[in-house]
Amino acid sequence: MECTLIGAPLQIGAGQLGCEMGPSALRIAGLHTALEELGHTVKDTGNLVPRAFEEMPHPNAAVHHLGETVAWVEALSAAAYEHSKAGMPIFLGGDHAISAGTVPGLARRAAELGRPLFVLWLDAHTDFHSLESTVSGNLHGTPVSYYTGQTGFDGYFPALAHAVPTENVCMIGIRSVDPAEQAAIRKTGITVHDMRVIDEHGVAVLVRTFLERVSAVNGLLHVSFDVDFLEPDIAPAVGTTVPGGATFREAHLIMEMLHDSDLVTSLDIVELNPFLDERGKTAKLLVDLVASLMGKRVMDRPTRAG
Ligand code: HAR
Ligand code: MN
Ligand code: MN
Ligand code: MN
Repeated sequence: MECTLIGAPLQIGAGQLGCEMGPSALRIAGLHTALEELGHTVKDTGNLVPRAFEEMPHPNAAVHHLGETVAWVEALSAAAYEHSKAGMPIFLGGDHAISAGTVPGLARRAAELGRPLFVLWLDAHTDFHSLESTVSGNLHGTPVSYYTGQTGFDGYFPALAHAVPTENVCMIGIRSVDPAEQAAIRKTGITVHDMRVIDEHGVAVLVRTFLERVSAVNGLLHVSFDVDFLEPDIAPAVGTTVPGGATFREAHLIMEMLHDSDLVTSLDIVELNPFLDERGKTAKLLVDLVASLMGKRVMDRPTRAG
């Protein structure tokens, strides 16, 4: 497969600076080589540079860096659309606000192909705030609300030509949801698998059920991987750690199942803050997880039983 690496060093969507170093850390941890060792061809397009921007005021005074975020969203949406025409785009974040650009760009391409786009959102958080409801004003808490076409972004974020239907979004790993997000998400068709659902059923059945839905309608599948999906002990390099995350094996199993499904057409790796890492261990784990998603396995056989 042809993999295209696109660096998106956006950091002001998060409350702590440092995600702008995320693309560099993933490169230094050996992403390019890991993919080549699996037989893929890799093109690294370097880091995106957004247009010049002016700050944009918003009635919610907590909202910050809106103009800068919008400039990034435009650049990312255009890049996602272009790079999804051939091969597999891998977006190296950057904070999770990058998905407000990547997903709409991919949705535009999916609409052109006449295929539905699905999103697997691996995260501790639902990122379902509107510009009005966010209390922190950190815009990495808003992308899902935007790309599913909820209200309150008009006149600020780019007009959405192709909203992702909420029924096509599946979240796994959720364990931190603000009251306004809780109220808003309940009214949608988004599947929210919180950690309790994982504890009760195991990740495999949740992933398999979702993949069957994608496959049944010949969907394209975008995976958005937030570092805080993982248990903080194994992945400390993120500004918003929440205890009780996915384990090393749960995360690898999901990646292995995604690979075997052959459904994944694009990927975001977001929220890596190398300033908070311990001797690069989070960056190295992420490279290993991407390798699992792209075909690395322990034994030379499919991971499914039988
Ligand atoms: N819901 C909280 C807020 O809006 C925390 C959002 C944190 N988001 C991320 N990405 N780290 O998932 O501030
Ligand atoms: Mn090469
Ligand atoms: Mn997130
Ligand atoms: Mn998160």
